[in-house]
Amino acid sequence: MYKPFLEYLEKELFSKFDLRSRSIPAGLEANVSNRGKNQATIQSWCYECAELRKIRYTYIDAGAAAQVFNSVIYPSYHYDIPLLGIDLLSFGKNKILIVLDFQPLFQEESYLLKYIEPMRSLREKYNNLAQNLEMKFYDANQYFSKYLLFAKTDAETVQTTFFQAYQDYISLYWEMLDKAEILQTEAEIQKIVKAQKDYDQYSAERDPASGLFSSYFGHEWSEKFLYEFLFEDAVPLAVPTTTR
Ligand code: BLA
Repeated sequence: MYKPFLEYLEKELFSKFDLRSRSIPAGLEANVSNRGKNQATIQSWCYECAELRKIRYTYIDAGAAAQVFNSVIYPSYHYDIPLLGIDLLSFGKNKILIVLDFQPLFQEESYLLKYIEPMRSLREKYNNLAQNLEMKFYDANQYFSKYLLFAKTDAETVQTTFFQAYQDYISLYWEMLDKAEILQTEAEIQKIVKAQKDYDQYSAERDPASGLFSSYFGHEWSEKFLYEFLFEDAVPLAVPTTTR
């Protein structure tokens, strides 16, 4: 269901950047589950280039039971621009959820004005896809912007309006990256290193996908996938050795 979204992103990336493969820890690039009656496959891709230090995307295909396309693009530490976050989910017949955002590293007014305000006209254009849904896992005020697209929708809308919105947001993101100024001081750069690491820590701890991964691929694989690939700069919370 979301393959055209993966293909679009991939084409954009390969046409605009000089990508190198970035390694994915052994055993985490792909997996197949035969638990339950539906087969589920998960596959991930990871790249880097001068402007973007980590580009990762993952596709989960469990037939009609689940289709997921998830991606995060982390800019180089020399830029303070937001991360591009994409989470497109479909479960069964009737549950389709799409999330797309420029994920701000900071919530200061000046930062939001510079990097989130430019999204405003797109958000207005796609008002139907910004439904102010309540977040149960995440805090909407941390690492999300007020102009995110976040909607419960249907397959028809995904393929039409949302596909257009997706292309528009991605184009705006490239434009923002293109205009971004290179940070000059070590202090500025270290601030970004820390902010991106904090994002990984926060995201690994809250990720609502952990249960989904565990149910298909087991708890151990799921934890490795979260902490060694998706959010590799996060440190797992200490667990008493007796319960390991
Ligand atoms: C919600 N994301 C979800 C849910 C799942 C995933 C299973 C819960 C859906 C539900 O039952 O309501 C799935 N998340 C994944 C998968 C991966 C993942 C498969 O990280 C990794 C492969 N999530 C992101 C990114 C964004 C994001 C980059 O990973 C930013 C656009 C947003 N996902 C996001 C939000 C929700 C969500 C806002 C709703 C969570 C809430 O209610 O708090």
